[in-house]
Amino acid sequence: MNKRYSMIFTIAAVAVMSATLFGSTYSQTQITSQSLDVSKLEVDVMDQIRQMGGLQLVMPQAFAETDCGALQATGRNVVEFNLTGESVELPIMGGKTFNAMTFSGQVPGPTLRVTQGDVVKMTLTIPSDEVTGHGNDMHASQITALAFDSVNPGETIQYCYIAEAAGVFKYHCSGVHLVGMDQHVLSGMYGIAIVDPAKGYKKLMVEKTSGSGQLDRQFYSADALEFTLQFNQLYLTPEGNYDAGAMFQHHNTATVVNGIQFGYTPNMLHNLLITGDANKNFFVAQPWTGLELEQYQSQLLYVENGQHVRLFIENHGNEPVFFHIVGEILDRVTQGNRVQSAATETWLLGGSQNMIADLVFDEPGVYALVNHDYAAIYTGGLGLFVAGDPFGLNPRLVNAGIIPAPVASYAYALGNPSDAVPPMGKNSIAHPAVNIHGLYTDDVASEMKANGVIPLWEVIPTLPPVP
Ligand SMILES: [Cu+2]
Repeated sequence: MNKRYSMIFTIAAVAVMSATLFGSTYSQTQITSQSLDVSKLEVDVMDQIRQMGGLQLVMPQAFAETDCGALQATGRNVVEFNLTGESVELPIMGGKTFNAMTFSGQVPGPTLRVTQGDVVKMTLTIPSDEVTGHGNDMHASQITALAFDSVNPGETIQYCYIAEAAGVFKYHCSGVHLVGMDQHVLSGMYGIAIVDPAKGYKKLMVEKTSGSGQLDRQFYSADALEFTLQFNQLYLTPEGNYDAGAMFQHHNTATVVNGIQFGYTPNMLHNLLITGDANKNFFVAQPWTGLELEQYQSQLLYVENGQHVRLFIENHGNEPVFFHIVGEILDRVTQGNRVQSAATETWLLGGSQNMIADLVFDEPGVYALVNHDYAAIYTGGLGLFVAGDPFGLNPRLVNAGIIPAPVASYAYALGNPSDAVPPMGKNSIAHPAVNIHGLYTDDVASEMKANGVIPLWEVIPTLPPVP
């Protein structure tokens, strides 16, 4: 079944989920006069908040120059960002499912990409059959938090803002008037906005040596092959429900990268290509290997050697991320549009903090990206980059007629996983091909397929075998 391979050269852009744009029914929060006495520590604070009906900001209605009509009239580029709030069941490692909450049927939610100075027009629609209300707090904005308040099933909320600052910014559900915000975010309602600098990214300088004590500075164009990596934790009961008690104690049950534990590890196809046996694993952790897993089958991240690679990384969780790539040095670390470090081994991200890591993989090989917290590594905070052709597959793929000539990375034959590929931006190098991979509902995966993203689990069995 899976002893056949794909000839894939289509340049496929990541499908952008386009939810239906509903009419705006923007409304301000009602002013309430309830208060919360947090000094009474014997009281269950979360219970008290629930009994109050949530926390609502007690302040007069704000009149800011951020309403959509005024901003759309400024002549700035307007980017619409349409999301839905949907509770769905999604798989976790071990063959079980959990009760996920999503923006638009996927975890993380769709990535928004704009240029500094653009107007973002965010529309969140909660379907009428959804079980709970949701809100959306976008960290890329600088507007009143009143805009982030939740709306009920059957309702829509909309707000606009200018993306003034360049960088990576989280967005996340705000719960139902802040009740359950922890549950909604940690169950999947998070994503990022990438705001490209108005004047584009900077070229990359990598300091090498040309002999003892002699420096050889190498420069790379600002254009880069880009990936998104979003870290979070899951706190689940054995039945797959959110476990608030575990969260308050910081006892996470899983570490996820782009929503999945060990989602960028080899599968049966990689086993077959590299070991000659689909059932012979060549990596220690391969929990998502079967073709029947479809969009959840693990995929690897492919890059070329000597290529400028740019990673947009966000920590959505409760635990720090010590971002490290085993065998590599981060050539540049940027936050906002300011360089923070260069030639660094590991960079620390606190909760709701981000970085842009630029690097060049010099040597062919396999490089593990990790949260270098051992508890995180062994609970899923690990994925693999494969640079160049470290397994010498090019001659076999050429002989089988799968590729006409040797390729600089396996992305040309297998594509990169869609959930790690951001929309194209100011200095993006297009991925040679993109395959459907991610914590997506079947509806989302079908829509991506309709938009030309490659379903490897369907394509692979139809192609000639590799000798
Ligand atoms: Cu929510």
